[in-house]
Amino acid sequence: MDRERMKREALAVLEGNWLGRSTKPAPHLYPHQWSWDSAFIAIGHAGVRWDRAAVELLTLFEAQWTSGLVPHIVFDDGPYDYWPSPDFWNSQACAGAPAAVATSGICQPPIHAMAARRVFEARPDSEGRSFLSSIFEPMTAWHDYLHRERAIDGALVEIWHPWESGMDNSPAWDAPLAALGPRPEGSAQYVRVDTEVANPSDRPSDEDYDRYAFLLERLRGENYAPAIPADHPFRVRDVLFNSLLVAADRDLAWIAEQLGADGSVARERADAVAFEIDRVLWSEELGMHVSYDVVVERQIPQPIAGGFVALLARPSSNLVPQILDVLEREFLVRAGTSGLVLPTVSVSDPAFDPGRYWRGPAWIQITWLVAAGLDAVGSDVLAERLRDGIISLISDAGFWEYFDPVTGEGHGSDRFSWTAALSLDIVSPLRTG
Ligand code: 2M8
Repeated sequence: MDRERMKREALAVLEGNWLGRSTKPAPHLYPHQWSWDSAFIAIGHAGVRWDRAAVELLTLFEAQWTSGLVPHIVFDDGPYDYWPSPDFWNSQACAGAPAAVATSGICQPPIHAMAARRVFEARPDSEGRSFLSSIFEPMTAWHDYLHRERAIDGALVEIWHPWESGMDNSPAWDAPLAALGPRPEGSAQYVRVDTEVANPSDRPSDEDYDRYAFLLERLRGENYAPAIPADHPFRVRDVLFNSLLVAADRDLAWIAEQLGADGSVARERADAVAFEIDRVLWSEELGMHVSYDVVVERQIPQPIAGGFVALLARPSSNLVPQILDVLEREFLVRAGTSGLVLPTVSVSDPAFDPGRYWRGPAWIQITWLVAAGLDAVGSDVLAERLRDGIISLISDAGFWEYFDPVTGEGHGSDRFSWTAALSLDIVSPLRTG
């Protein structure tokens, strides 16, 4: 597909998923606004439909809780063909949740300051500046929330639900989830909707969904702010989440400075988290960063593509050659003539499943982040080959949610927003590296 056609089709996908003030990730499977999806969508729209990019982020932050939490789902008024539905989350019973909209009560990876910076860079005029001033305080409150409520011992922040990782069904969460007790007898019945909309073999198992429900109900019972976080049964210092926080804190500092404010707190926080990523999450044995299970006080020795997002935090330079070696030797698969595809789990790993959500397929947004990380450490040729791989997958199969990394076949939902948005970012002239 030539680049002009890709741009036209990507814009049509985003138009089709437009909800009026934000964009749903997919036509049927995800009918509301999702937090990190919106950030990727804003990045893609920045160079081509600027107003949409700005409104996307502002709408998300209108649903921010008084604690600073940016919820991972902001529910649309439309028919609720999604589970867990707003009444299951019951956000409106929580003090500090927005009154005007129903939301979830957990969060997703904090890529938003990176998106806000990109949106401003696409229009560095008075309108861009006014956008940046409107988002600056809420963005600061979001980062304050993470550093205050989620950094329990030390600088690294914790996730309390696999959905907070954005890589929900990753094999990295198998052991921490298996250690949970059973969902209590008499818990509310629920009916999954996802397996009616997507192929069940592409989606998590019922057993996994029960664990997701169990954790959600635990958190809901404490208004999503556990009084004693150390008692919560799922506590993970995720490498992708923390690495994005480093990159986003650096961008928050940059935003502050553009507005004549002080960026030093954000910069210091970024340095502290980056230091801890190398100290706590580096696995010498695997030659890459992994996540850490706080409950059992151990690294999770499961190599996943999210580990390479540590490149965005700019790891210590002596680690970079090992990371690149593992990435090239154990993960990357050829696509098209010059492109490379990044599976979420190495094809030679026993956990690899080519079509099941987060257990093997290639995801466009993870690939895009790793490419940005490669740019950050000066491996721009490899970064470009990953971006070529993205274009090749989409050209051959369409704007799917995820792709079999070997055959290139599309899985999950078609007409997927971040796939379209990030292809726009790649083919748009705004890209300056
Ligand atoms: C997926 O997650 C949702 C729950 O948040 C789901 O499966 O219902 C994940 O891929 C997540 O990263 C993504 O933000 C969301 C919407 O695209 O879908």
